[in-house]
Amino acid sequence: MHVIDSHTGGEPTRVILDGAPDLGTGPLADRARRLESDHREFYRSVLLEPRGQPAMVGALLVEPVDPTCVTGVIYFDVDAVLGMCGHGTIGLAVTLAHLGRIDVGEHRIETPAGVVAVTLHDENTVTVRNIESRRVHSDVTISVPGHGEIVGDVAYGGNWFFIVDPSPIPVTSDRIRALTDLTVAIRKASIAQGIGGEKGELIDHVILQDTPIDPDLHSRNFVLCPDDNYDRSPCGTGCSALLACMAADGALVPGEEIVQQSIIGSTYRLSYQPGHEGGVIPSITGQAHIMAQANLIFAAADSFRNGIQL
Ligand code: PYC
Repeated sequence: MHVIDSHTGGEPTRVILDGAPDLGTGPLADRARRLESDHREFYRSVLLEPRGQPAMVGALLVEPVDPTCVTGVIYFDVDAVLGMCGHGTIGLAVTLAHLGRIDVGEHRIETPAGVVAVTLHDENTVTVRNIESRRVHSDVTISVPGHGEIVGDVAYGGNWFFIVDPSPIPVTSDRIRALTDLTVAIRKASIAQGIGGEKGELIDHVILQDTPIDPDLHSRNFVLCPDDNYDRSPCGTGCSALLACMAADGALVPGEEIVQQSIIGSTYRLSYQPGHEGGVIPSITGQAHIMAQANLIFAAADSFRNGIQL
């Protein structure tokens, strides 16, 4: 199985070029569901230690339905198949350029959440124009055992987010354990208390927003992913959900740019244009770098060939 690894602001993406199970044809959302239900061992084995690492997101290339797209892609982490992934799309665009499959300019990529547009500015810099993102609930109170009442917004940016702004804990890299514990507790409480998307979709990511250390930036975030790891990048789908909330609050006008920083200090430039259904079309600009080009080996004699599963 040939893969190319990149990282986007510190968050790794493993693009799978071949050797994956056949997911059939039809809408990508259906193929993503098939990957989730019928091939869990496969997708976990690509990312789990010792072959992979906790923060890694997989990007499985598939045939797009829409012929104007350069590829289809299904993203997953070690615990869930994702609707969309912003850092993964920046990493994928840089990977496709590295392979000579795309050049500088605009391209379309199909994901289970819809078609997104990417602009490759140079070999590392990419702008993703994401699917329409929206806030569905504001100022929702969740009772979080051990942490009291936490107030936040529920928003969609290709995945479902609960966004707490300001964070009750300072968002600094020496507090990653405490930030992880709090966000895991918020997600669990949101599920237990039936707080989700407009059709009851489960909150799969939690964001804590804080003021930046560098006053030239807009904010700094901590983002919990479905597998309980934190995003090293500022999280493209999370930034999309944040832009939807800011637009709904009148806190950012169309075209105005802000810079969002991640918990490790990497940054994305963000702006939006009004969407067609009352939401926003986010633009996320970031940088990715290729790290490795490899052939994964799943040896029959290796008792950990499917990864360490405790
Ligand atoms: O950048 O959208 C993102 C993302 C989702 C999960 C990890 N990164």
